[in-house]
Amino acid sequence: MAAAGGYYLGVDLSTQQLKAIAIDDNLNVIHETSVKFDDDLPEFGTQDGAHVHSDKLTVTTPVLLWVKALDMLLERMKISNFDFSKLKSLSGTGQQHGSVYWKEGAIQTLKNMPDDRSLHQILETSFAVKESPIWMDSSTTEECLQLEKSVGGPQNLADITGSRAYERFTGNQIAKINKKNPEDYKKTERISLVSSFVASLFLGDYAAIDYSDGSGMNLMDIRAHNWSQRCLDACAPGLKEKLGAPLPSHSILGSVSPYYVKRFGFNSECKVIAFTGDNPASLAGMQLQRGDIASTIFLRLGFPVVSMRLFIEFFSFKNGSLTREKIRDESASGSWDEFAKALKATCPGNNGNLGFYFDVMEITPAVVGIHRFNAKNCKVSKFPKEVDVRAVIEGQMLAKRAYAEKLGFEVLKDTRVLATGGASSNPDILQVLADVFNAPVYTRDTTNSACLGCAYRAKHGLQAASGQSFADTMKNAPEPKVAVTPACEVDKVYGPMLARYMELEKLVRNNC
Ligand code: ADP
Ligand code: XUL
Repeated sequence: MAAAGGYYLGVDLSTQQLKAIAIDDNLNVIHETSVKFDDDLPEFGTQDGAHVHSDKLTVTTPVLLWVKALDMLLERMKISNFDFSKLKSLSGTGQQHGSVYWKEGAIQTLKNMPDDRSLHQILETSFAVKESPIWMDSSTTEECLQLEKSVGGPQNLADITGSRAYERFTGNQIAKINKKNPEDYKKTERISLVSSFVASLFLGDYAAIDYSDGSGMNLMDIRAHNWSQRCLDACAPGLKEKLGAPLPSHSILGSVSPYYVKRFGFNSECKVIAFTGDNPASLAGMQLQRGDIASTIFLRLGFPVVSMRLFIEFFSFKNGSLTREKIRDESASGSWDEFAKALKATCPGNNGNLGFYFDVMEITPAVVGIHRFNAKNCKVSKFPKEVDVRAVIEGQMLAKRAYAEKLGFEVLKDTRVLATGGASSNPDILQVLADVFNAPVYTRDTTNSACLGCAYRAKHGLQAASGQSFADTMKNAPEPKVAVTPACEVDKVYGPMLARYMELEKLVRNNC
């Protein structure tokens, strides 16, 4: 039995790293660790956690890198004397939309994992597709058009699945694999999302896809909470069996595989709660409740995502952290301190200079390239370095506000912005965010709210069985704190600039 005063573990397989956070019964963080793919597993040759293929549209990550990262994460926890025997439950999350293709017979391997071998050694030949497509892939336009056509158009698809067809959504990725590599598809006995894949590793069995992550596939009938046969048929044959039935996000999937009990000293009663996508998990970590919809906007700054009206509507941008890092390297000597100095040396509105920095093909708008405009709306090829730094941040934050407003979001007197993700540790970036939204920005002690959210979800998963709500579980959790407030009268600058941003975006879109 688990010792009194148990622990709960959250795991997050994001684009660039695998992270874990453990909390105690009082929701205090007691352990945090991570494995960074490029640095810790250089043998896979990833850049920023991925392989961008020569067409620049196909983006994948080797599935065995993820497996090896879990070996490494658990070894690191063991070395730091983390007491696995106190874990009562665990849950987790993964970058949304990515998919894993288990080869025929892999289930037997998963169910019989010998504890004297690493997961990487055990599962080396268990995957039909070695390079897993991830959310940054935009190579499936053909498949998207085909899917929309087969259900009677984009609106019909949106009515069924909640979204029109997106290149990164898993159904379209599966359709591409079936079309381009039918043998690989045939050899696949089960398809997992990144989230349910990590859950499967812990469970030693195929884990169900949860409703929330399942809704990012263009395959689920979001009202029926089940796969839409029409969408499945449009993507690939026999898909229903390969996906398994989806389940609610708080479901208890079972106990951890005996492998973890023997190899790391896990408690044999430690339960695995369904894993979910990183955006819903972040909402749990920021303790966003349905009542917050009207006045709260939630921004993940690791990969800047505007997600609002909880789970209903949602925008995702690809040019986030990595694009900021590029400008930091080019215009601020590769240092966040220099970057901060440049932000401080320039003023809100950047004297009318405005930029669109799409280092890789953006999701919305579907544009690539860097487009800089001076105060007279003339395109220029370069900005002075500190102007460039402010322009990338202002451009990204204006895009968030512009797209939030397109979804009907309005900045009100009590609006608050909840920020999370890697960049939310940077107060100077947060200041621009507060100024552009003319609202205070709140953060948590950890920038990794998706992982923390899953530690909370792990605890709630045990309590949900007896009818307890997530809000009940979270009663005594520490609240997010105000990190920065907007400067005085700054809306006079950013109000007109927002309108200009949208006009110039049209121009950029039309010219591309
Ligand atoms: P991922 O989902 O890729 O693991 P995270 O949410 O953990 O992303 O964020 C990682 C990113 O955070 C890095 O790419 C880096 O650009 C950004 N970051 C980390 N520290 C800072 C900082 N002080 N200022 C701005 N950005 C930062
Ligand atoms: C969401 C999306 C990204 C990934 C990043 O639709 O594509 O936010 O979840 O991890």
